Amino acid sequence: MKTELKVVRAVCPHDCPDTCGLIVTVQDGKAIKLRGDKDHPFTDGYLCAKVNNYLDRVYHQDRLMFPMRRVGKKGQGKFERISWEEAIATITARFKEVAAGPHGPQAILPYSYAGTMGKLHYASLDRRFFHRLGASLLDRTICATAGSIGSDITLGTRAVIDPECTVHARYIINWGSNTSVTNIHQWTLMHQARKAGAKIVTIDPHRSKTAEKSDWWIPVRPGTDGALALGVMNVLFREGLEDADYLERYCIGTAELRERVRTEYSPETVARITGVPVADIEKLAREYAGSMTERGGPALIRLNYGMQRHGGGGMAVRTVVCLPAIIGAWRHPGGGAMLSTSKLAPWNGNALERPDLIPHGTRTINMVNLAEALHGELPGPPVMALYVYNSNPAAVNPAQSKVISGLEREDLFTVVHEQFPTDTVDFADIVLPATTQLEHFDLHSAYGHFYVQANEQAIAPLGEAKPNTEVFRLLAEAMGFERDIFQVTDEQLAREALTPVGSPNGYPAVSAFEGITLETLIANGPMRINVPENWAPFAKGNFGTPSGKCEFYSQREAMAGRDPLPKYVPPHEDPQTRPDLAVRHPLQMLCPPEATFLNSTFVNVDALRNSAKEPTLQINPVDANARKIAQGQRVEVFNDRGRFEAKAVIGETVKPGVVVTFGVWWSKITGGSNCNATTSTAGTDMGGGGTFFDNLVQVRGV
Ligand SMILES: Nc1nc2c(c(=O)[nH]1)N[C@H]1C(S)=C(S)[C@@H](COP(=O)(O)OP(=O)(O)OC[C@H]3O[C@@H](n4cnc5c(=O)[nH]c(N)nc54)[C@H](O)[C@@H]3O)O[C@H]1N2
Ligand SMILES: Nc1nc2c(c(=O)[nH]1)N[C@H]1C(S)=C(S)[C@@H](COP(=O)(O)OP(=O)(O)OC[C@H]3O[C@@H](n4cnc5c(=O)[nH]c(N)nc54)[C@H](O)[C@@H]3O)O[C@H]1N2
Ligand code: SF4
Ligand SMILES: [Mo]
Repeated sequence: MKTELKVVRAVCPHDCPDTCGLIVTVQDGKAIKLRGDKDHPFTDGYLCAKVNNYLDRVYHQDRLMFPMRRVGKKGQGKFERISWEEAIATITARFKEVAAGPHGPQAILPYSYAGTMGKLHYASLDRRFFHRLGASLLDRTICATAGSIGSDITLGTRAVIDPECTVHARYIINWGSNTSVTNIHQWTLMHQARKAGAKIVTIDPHRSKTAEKSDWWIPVRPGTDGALALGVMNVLFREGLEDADYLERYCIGTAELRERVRTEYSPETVARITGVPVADIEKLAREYAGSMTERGGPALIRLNYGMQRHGGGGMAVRTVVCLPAIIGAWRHPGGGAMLSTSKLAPWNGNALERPDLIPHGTRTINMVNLAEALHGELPGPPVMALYVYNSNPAAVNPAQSKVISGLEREDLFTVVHEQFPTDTVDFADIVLPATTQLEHFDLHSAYGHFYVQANEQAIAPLGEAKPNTEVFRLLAEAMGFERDIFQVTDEQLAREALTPVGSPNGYPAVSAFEGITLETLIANGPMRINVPENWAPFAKGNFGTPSGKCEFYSQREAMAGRDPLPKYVPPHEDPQTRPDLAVRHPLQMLCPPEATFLNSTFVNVDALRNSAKEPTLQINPVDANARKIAQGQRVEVFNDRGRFEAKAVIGETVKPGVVVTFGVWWSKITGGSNCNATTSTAGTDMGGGGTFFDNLVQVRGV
């Protein structure tokens, strides 16, 4: 028999800044090998352990293969097979019924996040469909809104450098960033810089894998990064370490900022708030400012999500991104601060999503508040129908117990479009099978580098699985929606995504996509967006703010009745500011992702779950002894919102008063709940983001 072998260029779809290039070998219609693309300039042919196991995921025995209808009780996960025709007819009949009912179409809520980051399957026909239907809008805040807004106040955009310039940096601070785990190719570049003389510092309450490998770990008290940054500024100004010329030319509000940190944020005050000793605050400021003269290269702050998942997360980011301007680090390629490159690729989101179809006055529900939404506690109509795709809210959302009791409502109609029987699938009335990245086409840019790429379809969909766009074509047709808007192919959608638009903030240039077309992407593989080599975005000011300067003092904030200057905003749940809460639940719990999972994805791939083993809780010996907890003992972690169990790992990886567990496990694997049973739906100060790490708990042996 003749065998047919082909090699296909694909892209890792996961919510990860690296967006790796993949090479898939397909034999007789079956993917037999998947490896990193050596021709990808940034991701360079190597992948993380998770995606090295991607074929195990694609061909996993638990893949959902056909549509199903619930036959058991909600939560039991008992289903029977139905046809696609029946599934689509059932969903659209119910949507029509809800839309025509007393609460109107806003009683329907789409719920999605970043199961795939592809432009077409993340947000295109799905958005058009729910806009046209008049469903409630979903504010997708769970991850990145606090920092985006915080950064925008100071810089007028997200803090960004060309990640490839990291090699030029000589003083690198991982600030709330577990870079060696969550952004592995960026870590490689940091390592190269270190070989050339860079010092690597990590600011994290937890001795993370990154902290372990750094030259200096600074354990900060959770949620106090803003104060630490203000303390560093105090020292910079006090000791004359600022770049007066840069401040004069390119910044606004230096005098006001200088006065605020002089009077309110002395190193002594900041040491009390942050738990970082005065001498360390001073040393950090001096080393940071001395990078150029003493080490021959600029300082770079890689700030990430750790500091954002707290009540004051937005303000913390706003404050930290002031630092590079104060020492003039932005002057040099590789100097400055790096949060995300996601705004640089000028995709035509309006063409894809058609916000013009949204009926005037449609309400918006913050995804972090799904628990409240499902219990009718938000303004506006109750949620009577929920359509989940690209997400696993029963596991990843805060206030898990309340989310689940909401999903259990008998009068709620729930559809889940998924690849696997996740925790959320167990609550579905109708389950739809989704394709994986090898089974559909998509387009990708990255939030951690400058390359854009097409993901070519490698294999036919398994079973009866369908991609997101196809399902919305079917739903739209059954609803009788305009064919010219909905019956468009993925190829047409891709062309629309690539039609030119002005980039947000007009920066960098609209021309970032010049020369990038569907044809060139398919012919060339990964293509760098049109940003010059060694780009230093703010070397000569050019900030995206209304003044075009780095705004320490923000007139926009002043006009909105908020503080025009950076200040320290404490966490919602902090033993220092809320001793009343700490009486019963004295420990601050962080719950960042497990290295071998991608949020709750991959939990069901045996090799990866076995390497993570089980949920653990890192606890300081002082706190363990006070609770008579022994090494390796099972513990219960709890507060008034819920409880979960983990294995105690006692050590100096955390300071007294802080505990760390890793997420995000499927509750059905860990006995009915995970760490999100204890997390809260209180939003961040800016953007209503998730505050997963702002969470007081108590621990006891079981
Ligand atoms: N392997 C793997 N990689 C991933 C993911 C994954 O699940 N697994 N998830 C992806 C996604 S969606 C995201 S958003 C990113 C997240 O990327 P990162 O932000 O790097 O990841 P986190 O581990 O959430 O948080 C970083 C660090 O912040 C610390 N931290 C917590 N609170 C504070 C604080 O108050 N101050 C400071 N300074 N540090 C604090 C945590 O201990 C943690 O070590 O990673 C992406 N990459
Ligand atoms: N405790 C705790 N909770 C957290 C976090 C934390 O650090 N700690 N991190 C938070 C963060 S940063 C984030 S970004 C969120 C992430 O939350 P989610 O975006 O919900 O992420 P995942 O858990 O990876 O779930 C994505 C699901 O989408 C499915 N999927 C993948 N591709 C497709 C597709 O093409 N079509 C369809 N229909 N489905 C698909 C996958 O099978 C998977 O089950 O979690 C948040 N929750
Ligand atoms: S999850 Fe991240 S590091 Fe792993 S292959 Fe995908 S993009 Fe690369
Ligand atoms: Mo995220």
